Amino acid sequence: MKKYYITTPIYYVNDRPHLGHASTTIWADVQARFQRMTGREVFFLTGLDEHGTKVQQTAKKRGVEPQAHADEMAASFRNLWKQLHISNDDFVRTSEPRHKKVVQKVLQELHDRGEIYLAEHEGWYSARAEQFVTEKEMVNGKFPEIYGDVVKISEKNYFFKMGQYQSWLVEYLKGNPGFLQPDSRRNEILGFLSQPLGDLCISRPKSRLSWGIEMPFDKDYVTYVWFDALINYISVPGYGEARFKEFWPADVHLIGKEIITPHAIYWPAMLKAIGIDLPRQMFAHGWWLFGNAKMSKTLGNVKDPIELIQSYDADAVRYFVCRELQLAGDSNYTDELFKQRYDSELANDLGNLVNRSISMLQRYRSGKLPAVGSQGTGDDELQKQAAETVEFYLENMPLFQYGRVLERTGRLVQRANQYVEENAPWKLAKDAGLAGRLDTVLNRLVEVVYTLGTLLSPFLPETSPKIAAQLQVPGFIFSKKDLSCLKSLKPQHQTGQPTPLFPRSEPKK
Ligand code: ME8
Repeated sequence: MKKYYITTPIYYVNDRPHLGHASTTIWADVQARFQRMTGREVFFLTGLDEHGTKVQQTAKKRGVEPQAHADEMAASFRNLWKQLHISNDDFVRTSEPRHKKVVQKVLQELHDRGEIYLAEHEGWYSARAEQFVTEKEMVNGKFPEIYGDVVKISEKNYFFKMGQYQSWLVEYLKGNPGFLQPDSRRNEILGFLSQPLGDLCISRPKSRLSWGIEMPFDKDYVTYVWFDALINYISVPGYGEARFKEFWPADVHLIGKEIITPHAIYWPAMLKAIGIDLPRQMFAHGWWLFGNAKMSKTLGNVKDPIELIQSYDADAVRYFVCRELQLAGDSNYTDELFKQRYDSELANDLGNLVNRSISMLQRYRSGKLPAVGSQGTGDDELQKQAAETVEFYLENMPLFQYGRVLERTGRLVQRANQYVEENAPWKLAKDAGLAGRLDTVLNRLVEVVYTLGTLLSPFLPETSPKIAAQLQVPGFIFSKKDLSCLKSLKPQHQTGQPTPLFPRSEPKK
């Protein structure tokens, strides 16, 4: 059976990862965990883009070989993914033979079919963006800052006949509105495609750049880093092998919004030329801004995710980037906002609800879940809100609407805390005549805690097992039949001892 196949961009190894890289990988991990929880078999791929001018230059500056530099950076990415509990199934590095082999196979096939030609080319080249840019991109006679130094160069290069796919691609994008999400990005690409689309320069002379995959039909050239990198999505699942059909088409390529042109133009044209299906969907999220500019290695305005993990914990970082980073717009990172979300939504609201529910059940019923007794204030509303939250969650998780999902689960937490205040179990416990009412309140609270443990488990892989342990359940899973996680515990179920989930005090550091 075909697996649910999700990818992140493969990140450049010119520097260590910052919160932006961590965010995309966390977002993909949350989706992978969500899909697994609903019973799907998942293949989750992330990795590193190791070739190209930037990496060669960085290694040179440090006085090391590009491969040695890449090895060092790879260790730093792997360490971060481990600390963030990223559940990727594979980790690709474009310097690996398994990847190079497929890049060369694709190039040879396209060359044999006349999709690639050699031509003299003069143009403006940006090493920072690893691409030729045109004068159309100038603003007030200057290239925008994102391109860094742009120099005019003239050289012979290989070109992929991308231009011929323009009208097909426009039709495809119009006919498949879900393909590129959110809608605003599709409109941006369609706008770009209203201008003539040229062919794509896919080689670099070795005299200028040696750190790349050699062109199989001309040893004086290496492959353009974007042409090389995009192929990771098919090299890892074994393009050309029988197993490939278990993976392809990919279900989702998750990326940041600055790389939609290669993903939504070059990549579909390449796949069309190779003769294989396009991925089902691409989601391009917005940026973290830090001090009002895009958080970026080049500007140096970056937040180190390791620092945040050390000050709080991995779940706090995961929760924050899912709560705050937006799909369509950009988001401003501040330490104050991080602390505020942690204190109020995790420690105060969620931590408090779980702790008081489990504690009261221990105190009043020795941890044994009572059956529902008499009805009273807020029972129906709480149940209704829980059911609606589950429905909203199931609809919005596959759309990467994590901020909205967490806002809704947060409202359910608040509603449940309010239910505790309204019913004051500590008062009910004092009156034997109200035992049936206390039973109901305790039962409903545990049910909501179970539901929240389930819904939050893709986001909080450290915390959710702690909730499961307190409830004494092996873990959380949706029932496959109706994807429901409500009413999962039977009366008389024995729960465990309460332990605080989030230390509410100051961060560790
Ligand atoms: O572009 N906010 O690699 P890269 C949110 N190698 N996300 C951010 C971010 C920010 N400020 N900064 C970076 C490349 N990201 C290529 C990709 S794929 C075949 C090749 C995240 O190291 C976001 O996912 O520059 C963005 O698209 C990616 O890091 C760029 O990483």
